[in-house]
Amino acid sequence: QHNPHFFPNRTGIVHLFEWKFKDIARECETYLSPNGFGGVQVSPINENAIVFKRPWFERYQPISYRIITRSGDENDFRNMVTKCNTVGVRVYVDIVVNHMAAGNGQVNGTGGGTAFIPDKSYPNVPYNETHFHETCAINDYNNAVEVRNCELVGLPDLDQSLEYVRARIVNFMNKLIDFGVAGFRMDAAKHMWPNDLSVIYNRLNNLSNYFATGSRPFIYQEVIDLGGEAVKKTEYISLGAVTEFKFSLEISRAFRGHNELKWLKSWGVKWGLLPSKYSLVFVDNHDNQRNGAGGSEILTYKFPKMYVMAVAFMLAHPYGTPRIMSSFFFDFIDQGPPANVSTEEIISPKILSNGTCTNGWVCEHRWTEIVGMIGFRNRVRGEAIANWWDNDNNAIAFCRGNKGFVVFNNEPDDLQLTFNTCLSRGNYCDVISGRKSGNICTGQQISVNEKGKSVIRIKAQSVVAVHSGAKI
Ligand code: AAO
Repeated sequence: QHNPHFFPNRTGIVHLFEWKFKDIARECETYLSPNGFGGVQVSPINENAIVFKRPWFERYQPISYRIITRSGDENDFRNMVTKCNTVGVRVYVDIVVNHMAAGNGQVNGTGGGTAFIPDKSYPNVPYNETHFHETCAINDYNNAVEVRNCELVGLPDLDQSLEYVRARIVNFMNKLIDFGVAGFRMDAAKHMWPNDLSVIYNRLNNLSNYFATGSRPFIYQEVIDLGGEAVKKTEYISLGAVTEFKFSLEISRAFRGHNELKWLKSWGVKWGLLPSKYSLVFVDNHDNQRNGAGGSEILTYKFPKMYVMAVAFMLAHPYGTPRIMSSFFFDFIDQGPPANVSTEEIISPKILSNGTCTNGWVCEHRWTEIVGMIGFRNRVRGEAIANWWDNDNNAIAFCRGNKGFVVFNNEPDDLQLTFNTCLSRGNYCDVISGRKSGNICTGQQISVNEKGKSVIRIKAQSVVAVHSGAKI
């Protein structure tokens, strides 16, 4: 369960947060595939509670396992999975099975289903109160039993030790596997017992015929572990990958200037991060871009210069399996996705001629710098970091074998130096400021001499990246 099953020469999972399936299918075909992305993470797809003012988090309150949300229905979902696989882009589904929707009386679902809480009745699964733990709140994260057997933010807590509950979850996940998904984000995995998860994962089918025979689903488990609590991320790594929140916190601190970049020379397990093969990494996610784990340190689209450097470092460094956050603009942390005021239908992103998004969508994955670094990561795959350089402070540079070179300047002033790029003689396009278009660079051009040397000017708080796939 540790292999994302990317097609050859692809990398990166884009979290198209709150996108509709029809729009995801089109994005797979027109953008993610041509630009070398590996996969897409979709928001929870099963029927959820309709919450007043439609906050984004209503999708984390399941009503049933029927595929029907504001992103579309089962047919839309199947069509999207088929189209994305057909063009080489994998699909990973955000699975919410730790709990069901909260409420005080009848709760209505996005598919017309209902639930009756607090009697914990979800007739469209069906679940009744015998399928849940006793009502208790999670107050003490130093009590591992409480974290697993009590309610996360008041959400009725399913008992995954019961065969009946396991069967409902396995049936739901196997249905998605048979549609062609490549794996799952396990929401709130920290709040489920590893043994119960192990039983559930072992009952999952092998992946469909879009994959090599015998392929197992890629599982990445949301376990927030920044130290200091009873539940540890390492309890889950034998079952699948784990979301490494320490990566998100430390990389944000570094590029905010709260830690010198020179320390990134040892980036990886020496920083207390999980072994790379178990680590799902990201600069921000949908929770902590809204001040979740990692708090105010976390870099987001709201700090573009620092964010670009952090995402570029994530993609330039070989550590972990990277996930790119693709957001909608928000002012209030509960604010839902861009939607039609009267029908409450989610509005599709509109793609402008320059490739950026409008209609309230940020589309970080379409930023020149970020898509450029996906190309970099694909090109240098398997090449070790070489020739690390730093100025003993906030400017660093390194090669990836003899295929790529990247330099970061987080100093307050521009920098101009002669670097050993490890590249062969020639002219290269900087993939941060632009891209190779035919035989010209739309951004900065970098000239490398016969010794692999190049005089490069890097503006303050920016990055330059070149690779052998962008040679003109
Ligand atoms: C909503 C309302 C609630 C209401 C509830 C039920 O906000 O007031 O009670 O409905 O009516 C999302 C939203 C929730 C929302 C929920 C349901 O974020 O606000 O509740 O949908 O609609 C813990 C879990 C983690 C979870 C996170 C939010 O461990 O799994 O809380 N994330 C996932 C999803 C998330 C979703 C759910 C789970 C629920 O990604 O979007 O919630 O399906 C500490 C602990 C963490 C804990 C955090 C926050 O973190 O370690 O385990 O996450 O606190 O409770 C430092 C520390 C770090 C600490 C952090 C706090 O960084 O080092 O350890 O501070 O942020």
